[in-house]
Amino acid sequence: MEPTLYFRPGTCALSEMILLEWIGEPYRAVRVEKAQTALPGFRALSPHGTVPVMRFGDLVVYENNALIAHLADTHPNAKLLPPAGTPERAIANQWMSYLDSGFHVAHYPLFKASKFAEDEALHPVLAETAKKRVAEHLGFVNTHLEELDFFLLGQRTALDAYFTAIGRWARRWFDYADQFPAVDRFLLAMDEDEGVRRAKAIEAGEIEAPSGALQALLAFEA
Ligand SMILES: N[C@@H](CCC(=O)N[C@@H](CS)C(=O)NCC(=O)O)C(=O)O
Repeated sequence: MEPTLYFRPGTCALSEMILLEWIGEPYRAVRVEKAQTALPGFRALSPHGTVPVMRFGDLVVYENNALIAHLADTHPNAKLLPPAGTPERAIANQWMSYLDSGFHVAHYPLFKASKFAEDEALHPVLAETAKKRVAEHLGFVNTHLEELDFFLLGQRTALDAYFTAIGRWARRWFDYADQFPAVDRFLLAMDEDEGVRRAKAIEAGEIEAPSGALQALLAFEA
């Protein structure tokens, strides 16, 4: 049975979609609507109601970093991450943790303000403060990417997929070309990658039953 990815468009679950496209084996992509993430059927897969979640037969896994590591470890030929136990993997793990608990989390007050302050009058303050934190993170990544085409090793890895998914969000608040030109260049280059193009088309609902790696695009039914 092919693996199943549960995703919502515009989210970090694009990371796994890109990795599955790079792996090139059949998979199923199940689109979950925001309201459905509260349903018991979805919470049984993802207790916090978050995407991505993946099912591999009887195994169900959520959390980006766990999924990225599992996809990489079970598909060594795809070279999504350096082999476990190497110095290169330690640095890849460092970046994965940073992207998850640093970069990604900095956006939360912008996307889920009510979880940080029940008083709606405080939400604009939260948003402005969070935008400053996000800008700091974009500046950090921008400096890292200044001389690089990829995050690590001079070659495409899962980190590039992860940042392609989460690095796009702040374009609505910042002019990347002007403020974070290396990030802008990186994301535009990634958009030329065939796997990224396909994953984004699937996410946007533009590909429904294509040939190639995608086995099926389904809607979630609890
Ligand atoms: N730590 C989790 C975070 C996942 C996460 O925040 N996913 C977002 C989409 S990018 C989500 O599903 N948010 C819905 C919510 O939290 O209600 C992971 O890395 O998988």
